[in-house]
Amino acid sequence: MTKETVLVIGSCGQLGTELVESLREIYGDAQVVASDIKKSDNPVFEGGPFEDLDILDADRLGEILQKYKPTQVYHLAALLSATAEKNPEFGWKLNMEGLFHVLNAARDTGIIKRVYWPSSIAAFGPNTERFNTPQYGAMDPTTIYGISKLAGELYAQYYFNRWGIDTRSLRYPGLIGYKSAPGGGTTDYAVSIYHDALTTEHHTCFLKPGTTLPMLYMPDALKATLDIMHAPAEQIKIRSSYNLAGMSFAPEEIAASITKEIPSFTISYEPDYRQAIADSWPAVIDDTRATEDWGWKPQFDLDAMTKDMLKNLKPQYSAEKAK
Ligand code: AKB
Repeated sequence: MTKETVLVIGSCGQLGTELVESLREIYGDAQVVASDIKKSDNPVFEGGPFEDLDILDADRLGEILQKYKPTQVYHLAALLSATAEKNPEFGWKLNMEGLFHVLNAARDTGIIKRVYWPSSIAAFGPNTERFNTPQYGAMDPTTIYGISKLAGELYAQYYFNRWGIDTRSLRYPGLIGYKSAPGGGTTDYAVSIYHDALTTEHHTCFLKPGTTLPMLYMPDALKATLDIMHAPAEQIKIRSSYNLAGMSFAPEEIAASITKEIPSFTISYEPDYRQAIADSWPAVIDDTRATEDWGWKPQFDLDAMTKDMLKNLKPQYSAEKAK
């Protein structure tokens, strides 16, 4: 059996940091190469190889591929929804050219055997069915991030159909975790709210009450990502991207869940430009195909996530206070 070597591109982001940790537990430290434009100071990156990589530099990607010969690539580098709206040209360039570099390298070098690339609920739009959003239906994204995700899904599928590249993808909802900070998403309030709960006990939300969005707790997101990458190829029947769901809630519901643990916690609302983005996205996703094809089943609901987030973040803030 070929020894697997894994390259994670964009490894210092919210998902990448945790994915590198999990992949190193599976494959061993030396077999998982982390890469990003700039190394973060998270200790996880001291445990194994790290390479500086701007994914817009195809030659540099080529050097890394020749050096490590990775059989699997997780390509996570992208501008998220809110950040990409501030610089749409660059958002498009990074999100699309980065993907082309990875897909072309898989096609042209023969080194990479399997590519993971995340899509998002942002690929849907205002004409999508908001509740029980089906796998196939209207897709008319309004953000540059969403447009790049929809185009990327079709490219991934095209490379599979045309050149047999084993592409796999999930449409992530908002991801919530305590080990690393999110960067530039519309769903990020659902992470900062927990930090605020443990510090000021108040959160000012940039979305208004009633804004229900699909969300997923990081342990479930990691499980889904590893499960789809480890499933036999014949079980992956969708090569654009799979709908994926965990839970759905509005800001007042996550606040109520926190209040069960911290009764003095309060929330207020100051919606900004991110409200329009959230309003264009689905509220509840139907992920039946992921369940049927490769056995997807999330474990965390809102209250279980709240308990776990607060339990894991608390020591971090207690240690800071003690300093
Ligand atoms: C964002 O808010 O941009 C991301 C996403 C849903 O893809 N978290």
